[in-house]
Amino acid sequence: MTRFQVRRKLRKACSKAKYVALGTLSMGQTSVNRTGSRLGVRASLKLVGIKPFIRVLTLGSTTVLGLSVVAGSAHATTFTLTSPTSGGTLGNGFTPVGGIVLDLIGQNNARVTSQLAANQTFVGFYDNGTPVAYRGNPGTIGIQTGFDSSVISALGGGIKEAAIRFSLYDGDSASGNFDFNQNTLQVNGLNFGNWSSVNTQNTDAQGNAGSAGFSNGGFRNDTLDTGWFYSNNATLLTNLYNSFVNTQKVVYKVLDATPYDNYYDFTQGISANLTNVGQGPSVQPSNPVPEPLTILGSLAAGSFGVALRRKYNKQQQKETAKV
Ligand SMILES: [Ca+2]
Ligand SMILES: [Ca+2]
Ligand SMILES: [Ca+2]
Repeated sequence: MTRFQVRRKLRKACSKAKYVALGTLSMGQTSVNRTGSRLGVRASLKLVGIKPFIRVLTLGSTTVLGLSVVAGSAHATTFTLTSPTSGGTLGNGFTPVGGIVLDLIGQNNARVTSQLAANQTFVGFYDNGTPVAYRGNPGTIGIQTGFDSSVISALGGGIKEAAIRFSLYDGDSASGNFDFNQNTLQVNGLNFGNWSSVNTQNTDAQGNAGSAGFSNGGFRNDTLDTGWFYSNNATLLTNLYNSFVNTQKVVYKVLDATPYDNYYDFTQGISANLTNVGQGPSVQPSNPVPEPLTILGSLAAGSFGVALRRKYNKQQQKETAKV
């Protein structure tokens, strides 16, 4: 066999390997929605051209690893764990039900989240419940502290989107309930909307979807419901941002147009192991940490590369023997 023939055979092996690698990449991508485009991957592979495919494979596994980082967030997609902000799925450490979750997207797209534990909130009627200091109308539901200058400065000078998740048993604010269109959420004294306008989902004590489904508005009578308030109103969010700067905290209140008729217990119906879970405000990393499953996927992709390399080496030995 001439040197030219050997080269041609090698080239053939290379393009075959590239084809297989591309196929693997495409397969990896079908489960991913928001990633660098497939075109981008193909283009970068084209740049690699006909150079030894080991390099293609190296690029392949790097790309696969990059993709799986994004794919990791595709796991938990339930309603309660998915914020309506552009941040989407909550990171680790948030309970699927209970507490008050705050999700902020800064002007620079940085994400700041917090969860006030359910057992840190008001219990009772707002004229006789506890803590005593929380009574009144509006009455205080809970107070999230820790919005210090390091957290605030991470937001890039302002807030683009804000979402707040509540879980409440027997909220009585759905259509047909006595507090329908009577209750308003206040955050640092700012109006964040009508409790009856929030779509909620019934869950069990652990946060699994419950038989009562979605309310399409309000927190229902005798039902454990969880739902998200949301705003991207620039004026409201400028005022919210300024309130953080001035107070370093978030005070959640409920204003009732027909006060003192509704009993509140934000721990009711929620599993005891979830009611004490909370976390102070923190800046979320821009890339979610890959989950064990996707790490396995990347390892598999890596060993796929090793296998092909072995095959290539064998092929080369054979060619050399033939020469
Ligand atoms: Ca009630
Ligand atoms: Ca009721
Ligand atoms: Ca009322």
